[in-house]
Amino acid sequence: MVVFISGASAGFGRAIAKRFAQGGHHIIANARRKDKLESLQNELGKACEIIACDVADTEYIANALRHLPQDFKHIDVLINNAGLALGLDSSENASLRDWEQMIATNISALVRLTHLVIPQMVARKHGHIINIGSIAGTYPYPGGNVYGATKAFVKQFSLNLRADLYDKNIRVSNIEPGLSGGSEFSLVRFKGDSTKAQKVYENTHPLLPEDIAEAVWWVANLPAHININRIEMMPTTQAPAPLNVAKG
Ligand code: 8X3
Repeated sequence: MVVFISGASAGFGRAIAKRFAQGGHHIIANARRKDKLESLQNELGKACEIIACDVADTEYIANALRHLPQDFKHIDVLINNAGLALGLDSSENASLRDWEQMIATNISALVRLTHLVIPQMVARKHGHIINIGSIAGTYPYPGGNVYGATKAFVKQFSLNLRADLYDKNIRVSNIEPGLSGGSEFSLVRFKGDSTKAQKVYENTHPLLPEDIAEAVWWVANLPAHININRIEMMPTTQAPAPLNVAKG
């Protein structure tokens, strides 16, 4: 299989790339950081092609795809992994720029990339789109405001794609992890403040990128007649919060 992974330079994306390469598949790794992609390519060898650009630059991606070796021409699995959270402030203090950036990456870029890849999957009557959502798309939490809302979009977009593609032999799955360590997620959320980022994982046992990679691998390798619509996964040490009631 040829597997396209966005956000492949680190964290979930890198672990997913490794898992699929280990399984003998061809990887197209996309991310902005060329040096990180090159180190992934060095590790994975001939099974890995890289496209170094912003995931939102679908024109660049489309052009790069046209120039890939024959073996990488048709994408069998699109893994929309690129995404980010920015800030954890209450809505009245949150930065509008952060909100717009999350919408641009988590929604607009994901939509554009998916729109680019669907026609070739439909033409070949074969494909699997795997989105990386989040439990934040289902469970609200303070400061999750626009981040959670973008992931709710991803969840519903995944289900609506199913409604269009179920009779075209194209599968769509949404993987929704909870608290996850071992990636740059919190460092990005807190704009490089490693003390704040580390605090998120202090004295707990979060999910790891390899755990998410294993779930993605599982849904992609099930017999062709099975579609996993959604997987909601949390570390054992996390649970949906109780409802809050403000008093006083
Ligand atoms: C990441 C999960 O709980 O930090 O999407 O929002 S959470």
